[in-house]
Amino acid sequence: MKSYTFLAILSTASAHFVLETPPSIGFNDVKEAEAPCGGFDVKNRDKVTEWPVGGYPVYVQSTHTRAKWTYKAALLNSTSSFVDLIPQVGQEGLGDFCLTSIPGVAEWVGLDAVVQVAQEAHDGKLYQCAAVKFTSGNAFTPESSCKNGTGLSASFIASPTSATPTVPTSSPTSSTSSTASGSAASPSPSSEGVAMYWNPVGIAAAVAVVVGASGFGFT
Ligand SMILES: [Cu+2]
Repeated sequence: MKSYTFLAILSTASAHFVLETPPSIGFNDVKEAEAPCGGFDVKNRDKVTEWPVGGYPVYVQSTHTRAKWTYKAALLNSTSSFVDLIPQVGQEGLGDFCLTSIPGVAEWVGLDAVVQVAQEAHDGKLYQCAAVKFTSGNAFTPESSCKNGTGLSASFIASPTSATPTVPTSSPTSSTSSTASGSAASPSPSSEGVAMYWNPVGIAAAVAVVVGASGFGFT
């Protein structure tokens, strides 16, 4: 059914991207530019994905040959405060795009949360969300469908070390909007670059991973 949907949007001029894994709260090609969740209710809990803090795959189909991606999360009781799970990623190439292991937020284990995948391409910024609950534990093993299109490559746009997220606690105090920097528990992308997030199958030769690549744009 999913692939059927994808075929359908491929035929439209306004096709953007489809979140395949984890399951999206909802997809509507026309409304995909509406933040934070592409026109769907950020608090929808119809399908909740358990997301180990050790990592979970994010698999999308992109109809844009060049795009910037952000992967963020927010607590359900604070959906105006999305934090980055990993630094911004630049993608070039078409089709299947899967990051195999995006870390969860350790401070939020057991709490209702939402993950937002956003694509910025030549026609603007687009959003899809997934209802999640972070769990303790090691990375989830991706399905074999988590793969990358031939010729598709990706790299971090910002240096991972400069993009360590500041994660708000689940119950902020009333006095200040306290933010727990929690360096030990915050997602900390490897300085080796985006490689650790990639499915090694089928892309080894296609992907040139460059940390801190500059000049990524759409012109
Ligand atoms: Cu588009």
